[in-house]
Amino acid sequence: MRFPPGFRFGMATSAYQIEGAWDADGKGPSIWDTFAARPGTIRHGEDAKVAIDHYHRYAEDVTHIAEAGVHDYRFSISWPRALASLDFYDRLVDELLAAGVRPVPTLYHWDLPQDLEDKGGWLNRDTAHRLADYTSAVVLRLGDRVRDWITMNEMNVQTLYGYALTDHAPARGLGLEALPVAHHQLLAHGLAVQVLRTHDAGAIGIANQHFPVHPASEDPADAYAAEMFRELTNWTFSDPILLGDYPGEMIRAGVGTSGAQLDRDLELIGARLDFYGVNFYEPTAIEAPREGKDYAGVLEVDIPEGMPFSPVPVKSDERTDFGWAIVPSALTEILVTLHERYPALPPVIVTENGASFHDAAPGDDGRVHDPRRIAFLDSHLRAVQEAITSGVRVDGFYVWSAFDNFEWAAGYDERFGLVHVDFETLARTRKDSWFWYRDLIASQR
Ligand code: IFM
Repeated sequence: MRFPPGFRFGMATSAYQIEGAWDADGKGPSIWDTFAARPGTIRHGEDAKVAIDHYHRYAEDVTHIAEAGVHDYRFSISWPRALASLDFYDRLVDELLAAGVRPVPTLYHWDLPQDLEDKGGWLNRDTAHRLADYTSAVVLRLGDRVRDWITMNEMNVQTLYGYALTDHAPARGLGLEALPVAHHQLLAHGLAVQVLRTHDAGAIGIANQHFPVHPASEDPADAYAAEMFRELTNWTFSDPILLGDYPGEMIRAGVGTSGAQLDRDLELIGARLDFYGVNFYEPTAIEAPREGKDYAGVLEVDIPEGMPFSPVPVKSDERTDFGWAIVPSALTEILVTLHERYPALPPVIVTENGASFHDAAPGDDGRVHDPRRIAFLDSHLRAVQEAITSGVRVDGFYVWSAFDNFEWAAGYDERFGLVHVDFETLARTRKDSWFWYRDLIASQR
């Protein structure tokens, strides 16, 4: 497998999923600390107070990243920790640079400070301005060494799972009333870009989750339901950035900001980016809800009754241990679709792709054998190559994730890492996929 010269291989993580040290530095709680403390929210009642203790073990962790030969490491900065102190990120950035790895921080990966949630969270427009203030503090401290930035991670997931439904923090369950959350996160992105540009901070992008949405049958009602779902979960979060407007009147009317203010916001949100991050895992199949059919438990997340669409399982012979369909061609499809939909699409980086398999602990040989993860990554990298051949400019690929970690409401069962973590002893062991990835990167020289 050969990639174009300069193609950037990386690994990705996020603060809440790995750091632990949840109250070190005087850090206040995030919405995820609050959510995880509530009984019944996280599988097995787990939490991320320790997670993989990356906060204390970052130096060892950087060796696992650097010795794989990756060019980039995507991590996130915990907003509540940053409000108290940026010292940890200062140390991490220095450690990465000393090891020859380019730091690519994400400013916001879902861990909103709880006191901002108490003031309305992402339903409150002011939260976007608070993110801009926090961005200023970060760039003033790290901007002399960090030259690549990701503003927001998967705004669609936070809007849908956290505010429309109750599966993620802050579990608001607002249904379509959650649309202002989308707008305020997009505004936060636009304001952060403005701050970063003012500081001449380098290359700026965003990490948006995208996936093809297919109707479950030829029935026109399913096609209509799929189109609505596609707009709400995909284009609502990318059209304003790449086309300067929301996809259609229904969404424009639902975001809760209108008139001249909306026009001004859209101008900010549509500011030029240097790269566009795409997180991809699996495609989605949608049908129009069938009368009398019980959709509860059909998928990981239940859409409440009364919604005009119902996700149903994607037909696929192969699934990850998380139950997600393995369809590498869907990655090519979404990359080509983005390229066709957005004439101004900047170079793409696949900012997340990977799979959870319930890998066994290291055996007598001290190794973790994860052939299915290797096959998954191999097939998805080939899918990226296909997209490149079809004319999409893809500049990089980051594996989710560098380490097994806290998979949100699913806790620690779901292992996405290239490096195995024993959650009792916190020992790290490089999996076979880590060696495979290292060799692939080395073979590109
Ligand atoms: O673990 C998450 C990550 O935080 C965001 N993207 C999807 C990953 C796997 O679910």
